[in-house]
Amino acid sequence: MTKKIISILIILFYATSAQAASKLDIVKKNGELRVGTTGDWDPMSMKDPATNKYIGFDIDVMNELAKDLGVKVKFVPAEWKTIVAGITADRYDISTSVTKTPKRAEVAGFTATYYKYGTVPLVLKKNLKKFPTWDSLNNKKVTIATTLGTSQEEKAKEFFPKSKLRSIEAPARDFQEVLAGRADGNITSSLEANKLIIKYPQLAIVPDGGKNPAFLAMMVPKGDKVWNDYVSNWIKRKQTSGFFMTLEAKYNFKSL
Ligand code: KH2
Repeated sequence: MTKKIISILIILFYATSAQAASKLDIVKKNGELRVGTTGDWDPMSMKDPATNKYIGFDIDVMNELAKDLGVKVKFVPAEWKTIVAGITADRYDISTSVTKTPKRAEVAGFTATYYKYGTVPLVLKKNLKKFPTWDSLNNKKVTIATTLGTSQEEKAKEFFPKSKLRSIEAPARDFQEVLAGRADGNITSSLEANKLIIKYPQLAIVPDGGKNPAFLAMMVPKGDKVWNDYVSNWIKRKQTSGFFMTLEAKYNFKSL
């Protein structure tokens, strides 16, 4: 009996140690944290045209994570349409934040959430009477633009099943379609929408917004529990220490 238990324990020991090494060990061994980021999301990840360096809320987060891990950080350029593929193809160990969506969750892991935002539609101000509510945009005569590969592209299918949907490839943007009259509306985060209506006064936010809060998290390889737990616990620790609050103040960017 005891012999049997011992042999089971030996088998279990070898089975566990044969598992693929966690990113946590690999990152530490390589002395480098590879971070996938798009550099086009104000204020999360932006490429400074003057220096070609990445700046932003999430860039500060990743610099801090690398510092606490005792490794260097390397930002790997990514695009919205392939940001998930970069994780599955091991082009980077982690991504800067993305919206948690069911489609992405099928193939990638999400860390703990550290940011929440609302989604709102934008239309031309002169069309607000025609489109006073979200429901008025759900119509087969209406065209809604989103950016290819983003959570908004997924959300538009859910919010506006009757409308014509148009995916725009970055660096071109969905709201430009609205400005140019090629789409009636687009959907974006409430934060971006509030900045856009100042920059482009011809745009307006369709009310009854703040619908469907979205949750931001970093992506890590699916199934690497050790790495995901490590980063998620790090996030929780940094939330308690006030690190994220300081960043929100620095970027004037408040979580819901
Ligand atoms: S999401 C990020 O994770 N956005 O929600 C989308 O897909 C960010 C709107 C286009 C600017 C370029 C920022 C995509």
